[in-house]
Amino acid sequence: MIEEQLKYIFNQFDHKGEYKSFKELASGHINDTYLIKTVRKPYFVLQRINHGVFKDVPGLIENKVAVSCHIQKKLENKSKKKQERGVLAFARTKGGSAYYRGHEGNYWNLMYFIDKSVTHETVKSGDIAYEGGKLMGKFLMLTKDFDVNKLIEVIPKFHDMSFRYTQFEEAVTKASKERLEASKEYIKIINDSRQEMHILQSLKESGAIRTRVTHNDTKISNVLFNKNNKGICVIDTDTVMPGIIHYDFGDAIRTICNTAAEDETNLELVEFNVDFYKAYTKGFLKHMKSSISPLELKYLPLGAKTMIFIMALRFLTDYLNGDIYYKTKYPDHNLDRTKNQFKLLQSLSNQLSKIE
Ligand code: GN1
Ligand code: MG
Repeated sequence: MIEEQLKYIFNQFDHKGEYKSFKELASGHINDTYLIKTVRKPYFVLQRINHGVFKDVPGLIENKVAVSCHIQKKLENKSKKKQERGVLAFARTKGGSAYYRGHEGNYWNLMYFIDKSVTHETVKSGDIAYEGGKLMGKFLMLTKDFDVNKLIEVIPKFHDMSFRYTQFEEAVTKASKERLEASKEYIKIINDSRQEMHILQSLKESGAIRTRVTHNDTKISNVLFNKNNKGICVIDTDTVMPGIIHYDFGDAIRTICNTAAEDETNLELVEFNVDFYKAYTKGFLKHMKSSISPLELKYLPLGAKTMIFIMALRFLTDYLNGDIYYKTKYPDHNLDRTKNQFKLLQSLSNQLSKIE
């Protein structure tokens, strides 16, 4: 059934691929993503965009296609291979649209699969951290001259701390007794952190830190590497929108420097790896150095803290709400993600002097 559907949708797009088989790529928490294998390469990635989470899917797709085109232009003088592998390319439907809308109301988009690439859920070497940083920094540099006002806010207030606190407070008032009880310790940490966790937002709102085109979901599994662990391409550009570099820096650090996966339940395995922080930062600044202000630089460590915190806050909010946002595999999955992120934050805080 699903196969028939995927094949049908795949064939609504304009390409030369002949459908062979599909495989679900299940690492995301929001969309449904499938690798479409064809008789002859290239393969494709077909994605159903979750329109419960993303309220303006056509706007989202316009954002990411525009950003891809912008980067494609920048790569025009590079080798064909670099052009094909350095940026996501989207297929259009036979009618010329960048997405297909099914009868059930679902939105689909199709990308060319970047072959011979791997992703990492956790990082095992400083080289990968460095390469990840280089690629993220490059993404910000390549989009630096893209007019940020042309992008819609795909999810309004996505990394806005006040907004996330408000959602959290509402969730606390509605949560079940059991879930409130299980969250007690973390609710206290959240209430005690309010001031520090608003610093970056204030700097953004006052204009002291400027708003740029940012990716906003820079977890390391959103970076493709080749088999020699060189960074190839940043993927999952659904949340490309206006933001500050601390969002991208911090979210990457959140996943790169975690010695375990973001939902590892054995918290003894969860530590903040300072060497990877150094390696990532070195890579990140390689391209960014000339375009980063002293204030932006000064607040990078707080960017890391803030992004780990905001994810913990969002996971806990979803847990208190009864798991309505993120995909979960078992009842306490969101609580386990919360505990994991707070453990990581604690480990970072213990080593903050080394980082600063
Ligand atoms: C979600 O679906 P995925 O894995 O690309 C979330 C991110 C979180 C991430 C945590 C739109 O991303 O903000 O950092 O889970 N995306 C959205 O793993 O909420
Ligand atoms: Mg994403």
